[in-house]
Amino acid sequence: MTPDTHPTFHDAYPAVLRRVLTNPDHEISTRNNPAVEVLDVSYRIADPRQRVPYLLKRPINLAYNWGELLWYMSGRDDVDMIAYYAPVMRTWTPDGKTLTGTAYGRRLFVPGRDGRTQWQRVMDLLEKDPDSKRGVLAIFDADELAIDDNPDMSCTLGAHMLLRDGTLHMTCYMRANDSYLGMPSDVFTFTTLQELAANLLGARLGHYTHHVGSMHVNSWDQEKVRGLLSEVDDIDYQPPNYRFPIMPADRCMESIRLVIQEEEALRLNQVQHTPKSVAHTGLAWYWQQVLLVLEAYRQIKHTSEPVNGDVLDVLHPGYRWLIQQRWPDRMPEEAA
Ligand code: 5HM
Repeated sequence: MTPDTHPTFHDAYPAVLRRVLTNPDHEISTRNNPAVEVLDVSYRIADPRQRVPYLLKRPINLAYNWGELLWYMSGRDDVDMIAYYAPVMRTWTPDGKTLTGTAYGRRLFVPGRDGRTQWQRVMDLLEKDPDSKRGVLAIFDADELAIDDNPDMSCTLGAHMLLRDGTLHMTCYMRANDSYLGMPSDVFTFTTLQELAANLLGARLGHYTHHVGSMHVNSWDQEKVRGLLSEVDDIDYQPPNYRFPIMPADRCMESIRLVIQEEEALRLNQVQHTPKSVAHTGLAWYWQQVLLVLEAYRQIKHTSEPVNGDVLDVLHPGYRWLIQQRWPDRMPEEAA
């Protein structure tokens, strides 16, 4: 049986939250974490590029999403980089320096004994044998359960790429997903990797399927989830009609390597970008937009000034909307 299909993640997100909050299978409490839970939740997103929910009650942190993707793609496991985007992640590190389970990039983007990363192996396999059923990116590691009271165990078991008739589909398998907080970033990451893989393989972007063993809402988030559902249930509710930009197919990996360098300089407050300076990088508009999101975030983190209006003006309208909703008190007068 195939899972329910939603056109976009903007549609899937409240549907999942409603099911978990209003009709849970279980009330659980594990590791001091009470939650309501539904077992074995699966859904499909027809257009995985539409990976962002546009909700006033839950404006996602787009800088975090891009930062996390770059953290993964650099193969890093340091808490410093990711905590710049989400300070709470410092509470998950066992040694104060690294993350073990959450650092998916260690598993996916660090070369193994054949000198290739898992990612590269799957790309090579699908180039050679497009119908293969073996295109698995494995994340969960059995040894994670050998660590007593492990504060950070991978929630994602792995992702599976299936290239069929020139279209690349992806399925992500998670043992557990915090449907309010974690799921938007997990879906963002895996659908972006799917789009990247489709580009590298010269394939069309297919559908994305999300399978979760324990889909839950933590008890401290339940009020916020009720608020979010009341937003979409409001008869006057008009969803913003933004279309997420399309990743250009050429020079993807070269562009990402440059974006990774620029991200570091911005995070460490060593450079300041403007619409003009990002254009001078030679990057395509799509990647310039990522740098401008990270520049806006640099201003939010490293200054106390409103975000520069010139940067906001040239942002993709959906990106601008997310930044305006997330940090309303950091907007210049005319944009607030
Ligand atoms: O006790 P447990 O290890 O399952 O707690 C981890 C919590 O982080 C769970 O609520 C899990 O669903 C959430 N999580 C998530 O939703 C964690 C990660 C990090 O791997 C993730 N998504 N990517």
